[in-house]
Amino acid sequence: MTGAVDAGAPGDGSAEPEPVEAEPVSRDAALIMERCDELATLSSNPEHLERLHLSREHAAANALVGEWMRQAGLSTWQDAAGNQCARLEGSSPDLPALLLGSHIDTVPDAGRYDGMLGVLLAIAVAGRIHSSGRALPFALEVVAFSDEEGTRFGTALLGSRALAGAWDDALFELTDADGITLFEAMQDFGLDPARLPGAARRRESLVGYLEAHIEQGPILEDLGKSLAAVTSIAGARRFSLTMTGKAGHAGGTPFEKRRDALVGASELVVAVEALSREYGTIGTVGRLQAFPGGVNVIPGRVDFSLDLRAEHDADRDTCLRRIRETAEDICARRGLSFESTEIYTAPAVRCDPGLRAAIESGIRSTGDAAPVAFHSRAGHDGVAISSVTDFAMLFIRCAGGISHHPDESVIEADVAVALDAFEAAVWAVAAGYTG
Ligand code: HGY
Ligand code: MN
Ligand code: MN
Repeated sequence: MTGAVDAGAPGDGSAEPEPVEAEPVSRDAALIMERCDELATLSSNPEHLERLHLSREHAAANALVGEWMRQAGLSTWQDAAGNQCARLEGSSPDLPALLLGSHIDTVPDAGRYDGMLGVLLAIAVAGRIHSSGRALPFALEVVAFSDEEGTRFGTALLGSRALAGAWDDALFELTDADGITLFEAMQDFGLDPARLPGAARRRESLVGYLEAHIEQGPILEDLGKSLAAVTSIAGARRFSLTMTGKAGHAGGTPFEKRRDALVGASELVVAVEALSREYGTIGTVGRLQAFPGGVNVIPGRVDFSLDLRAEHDADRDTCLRRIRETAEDICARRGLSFESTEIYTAPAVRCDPGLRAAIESGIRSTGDAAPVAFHSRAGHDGVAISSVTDFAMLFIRCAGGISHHPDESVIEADVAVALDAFEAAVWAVAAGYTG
């Protein structure tokens, strides 16, 4: 080695310099990231994250989130629908509550921030407010909703629909992949379905609902921004579809004699994409199964799903009509039959302008002088909660807009700024609150 040797440079025999741990952007944000990682270990599948409504993993997640809620200084309970709830009293007892929250159930092979990040941000905000010693003019409640995705029973928002008092007893008959009804699953979870109405909140007991959630899209990343307010949430409709033809021998049956349900369904799947583009909607076939499923058997039946959503319900419903017409045309040409059962429907809902202004004020308080606001194509619990109180949402950038995938990710700096914005939004609601 030639030239002066720096003291401490490798190779001169002195100790390697200790790697300096990067200071966390914010202790609170670092804790939120750690807790997302911890919640991600509560999965029914050792290979990937999957946490279903009323499962053992859901019970464990409620217990863990409940412990974090208590550490933040809140009183906690699990409501009659299986939502994990917490409350921080305001300046006097029994005041109406501002709800903060999101969901802790997941899709199959999920990311660890969809829903969970919003619950943990809500707990952190409540903890900061509790520690501040400053009382709000209303109570603050945090809710970890039990079933936003609808993965287990097919229909969505079961936890938030119960809290909103928008329950339909027919839901108890929904069955999961093992034929277990929602009614039985509630009993197995230790809940009494007869007491479910007890989860419903009265409008006068609520000030509003604020939810922080990853964007699940690429807009914030394209804009180079961490946060956004939400203007509205897409109206969605979900269907179970069946196309039926006739099973047959894959070798002996000539094409002109076939009634191949899978080719028919495949034509419709491609048409869903084309018609969605044409009508400015978003249509997805997420699940498809061909029967009887032999590699040398022409499929006689195909069961598949349709998830169709749009900013405006009229566009969605026009597109749906065209999809149905296309299905009938395919069936007529191919000698097939088509059945469709609607399993979920929710109207597009607008965020409350006043609460949205509080969210935007929170974003401004973090130094973003020109907060952006846009429509959410993803569904959220606010769709159900909007039937009992006003709501608004804060979006947080996620890498590549990726979600419903294990590559879903956020950066700690965005979580830190989201936490500051979300807390400031609560104080902005308080500043404008007249009781
Ligand atoms: O489907 C949705 O948009 C939401 O992630 N449940
Ligand atoms: Mn989701
Ligand atoms: Mn979600």
